[in-house]
Amino acid sequence: MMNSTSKGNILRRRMAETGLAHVMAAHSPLSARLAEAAGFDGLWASGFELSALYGLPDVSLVTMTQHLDMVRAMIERVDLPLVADLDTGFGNALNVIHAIEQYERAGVAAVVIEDKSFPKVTSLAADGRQELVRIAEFQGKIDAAIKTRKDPDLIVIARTEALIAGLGEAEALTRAAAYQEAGADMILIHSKQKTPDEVESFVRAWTGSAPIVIVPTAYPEMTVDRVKRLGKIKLMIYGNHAIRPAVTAMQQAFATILRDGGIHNLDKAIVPVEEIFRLQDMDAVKRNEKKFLR
Ligand code: SPV
Ligand code: MG
Repeated sequence: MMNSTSKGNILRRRMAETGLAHVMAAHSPLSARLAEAAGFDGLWASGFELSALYGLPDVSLVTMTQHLDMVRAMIERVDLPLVADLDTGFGNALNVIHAIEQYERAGVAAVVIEDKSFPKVTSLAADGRQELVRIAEFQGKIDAAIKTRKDPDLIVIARTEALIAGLGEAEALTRAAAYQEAGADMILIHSKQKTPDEVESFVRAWTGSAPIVIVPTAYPEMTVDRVKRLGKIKLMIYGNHAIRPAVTAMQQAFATILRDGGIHNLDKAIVPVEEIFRLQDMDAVKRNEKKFLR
């Protein structure tokens, strides 16, 4: 049954209306709220960002439960549709079934499942050990996701890591076509090359009907103009652009305090405490105190 108010439906409509939706990484309700206020179309519940938040590498150490808890916490504090990074689906097709049940109930708009073996190694690490599962095995995972979702608008995105694993464009195209055949709504093609060439070549060669998703972290020259010229790409994920600016800001602030012998210089350069109050909805506390504390 179609559900015109589901988050999946909202994100589908956004892609149809704009031709390209912009989805910002988030690792906390606070970062999610900042992305929403900035005007992004959706949030990317990035496994990389959450791993980094725990001070851990993105190699399947953070559990599904930890990720799901954060997804729920973010969804409680924003209206934006959320694209959940399910990594490998946390195991085989049986784990995928469980994950889809849980994440759909949590209210996500979309899920991304990648064709690496569990435990995975983060994609952008130079010389990372990258092992892919068999095509048929991954088709089973996509099929399981499609058949488990209750809302047909929940977007199931199949992510191929063929280029990341160095297997070449032909393998990436074969896998993408097989995943579309298994029912995937969209194909995420990932690349760690420093220029957009590899992904542009894949997009030009792609003849499938499933729209493409990209995460241009490694190839920042892939501007929105360039993406639009290519066509076929309907979703752009800014993969780690919440955690990296946060780290830059904290590193600079901490160094400034120790260098200056106090917070006096830094104080002028950072948001006042009142801005944090605003982001926490302190106004609601005041309003409710007036109304209900008797
Ligand atoms: C993530 O943000 O967790 C991703 C994108 O999966 S990447 O880290 O580039 O693999
Ligand atoms: Mg990830």
